[in-house]
Amino acid sequence: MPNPRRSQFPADFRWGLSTSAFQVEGAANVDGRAASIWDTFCAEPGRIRGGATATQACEHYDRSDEDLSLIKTIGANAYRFSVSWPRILPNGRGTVNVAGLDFYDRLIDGLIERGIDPWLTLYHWDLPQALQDKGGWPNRDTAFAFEEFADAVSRRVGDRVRNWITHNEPWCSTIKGYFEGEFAPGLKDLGAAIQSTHHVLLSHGLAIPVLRQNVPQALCGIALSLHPIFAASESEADHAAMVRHDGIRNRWFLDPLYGSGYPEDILAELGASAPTIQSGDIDIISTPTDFLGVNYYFREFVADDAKELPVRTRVTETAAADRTGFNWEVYPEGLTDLLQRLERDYRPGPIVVTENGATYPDELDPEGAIKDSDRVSFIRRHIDALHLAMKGGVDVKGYFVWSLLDNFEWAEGYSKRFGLVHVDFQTQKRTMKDSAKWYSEFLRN
Ligand code: IFM
Repeated sequence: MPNPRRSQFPADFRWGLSTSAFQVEGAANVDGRAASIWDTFCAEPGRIRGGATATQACEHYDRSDEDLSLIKTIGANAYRFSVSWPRILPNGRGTVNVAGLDFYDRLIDGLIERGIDPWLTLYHWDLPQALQDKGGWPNRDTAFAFEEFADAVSRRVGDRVRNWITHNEPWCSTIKGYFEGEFAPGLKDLGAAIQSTHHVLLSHGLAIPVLRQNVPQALCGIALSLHPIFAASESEADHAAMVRHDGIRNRWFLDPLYGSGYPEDILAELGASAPTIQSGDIDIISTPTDFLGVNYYFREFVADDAKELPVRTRVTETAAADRTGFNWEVYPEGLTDLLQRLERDYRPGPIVVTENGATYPDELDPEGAIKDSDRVSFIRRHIDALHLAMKGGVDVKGYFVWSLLDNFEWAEGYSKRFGLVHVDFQTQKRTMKDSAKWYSEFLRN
């Protein structure tokens, strides 16, 4: 078992923990917050496992002091959280809800008092329902509404927050939300989904100058969910499928961000579902950033399958035995490969691993401990993989575990626990798992 040591990493390396607003905050109906698309989605029968909602979630809105103290106890020097858009702009744009901003103001002060660096994500999927009612991400206006949201938040907290992430995992908020129907708003329209990817990227590029204007020292980036892609067999057809799948999963986002526009092979593949792009959009999308956020969980194997949209590929199962509770293969080598590939193909500048973690069926033992040795092994092996990439010359500046707390895992409700800290959703009691203790020891050594 690899045994990474903190001292192998640069002294200014950011060691963090991540959460997102909708997954932890609760307090859905207080202080002027309006509904997001996820509140609407949760209310629709059959969408979320067990009919769960996030109205309470981890009650982080009311328990943030306790949660920040947990981060301090663990010893992380950075906390990545997201801002709930419908708390700040209940109608999506227009009147700012000051009470909503007050919460983040307190949260950020609490972090700074504890010597923890705030890493703020603007969009982690909770679009105001008011904007979805006007068409949501397929509507170009939403990109400009996002620019206003970035302005409102950065004006208020830009004096204390240096690190800004515009979007978390655009793949999920667009393809899963507007095409696969698995995530809010639950639509199944490929054209709308692809148009959404374009508007999300456009909104990212529109927000950056606003952030730089309001926060002179700002460091801005976007967090993408990226996957090493492998062919399911040695056949030529599966090899071509691998290239196409990498095209839609990875290159579709990376190419326009790093200046070469959308990949031609995928545009051709999409045909009539290709996005409408206005002149100047690609320049906006490729506005230089200060870091690339990488969310890494697993690799994918794909086979050629003419029936499968968007790019005629089907994700296949492998025989790998080492899997998390989501049935995702544990493959730390993929992180090394991915980071090296990003450096080779895109030269994105500094990279931050903005999410990495695993769900397992954690059980409280009779002594009240959670012996999540699988998660400990997952995290230490990924830190080791990260270190290997750094030794190979990749400039990685930080690593954030997903997640600080067990929380609302989207369509899976509360059935998948990703936290280093266990949450009893009946009592809201927090208990550090063995993984939290391991991370803490790692950070203190
Ligand atoms: O919980 C999610 C998070 O919101 C985005 N990235 C993946 C995590 C685990 O599924």
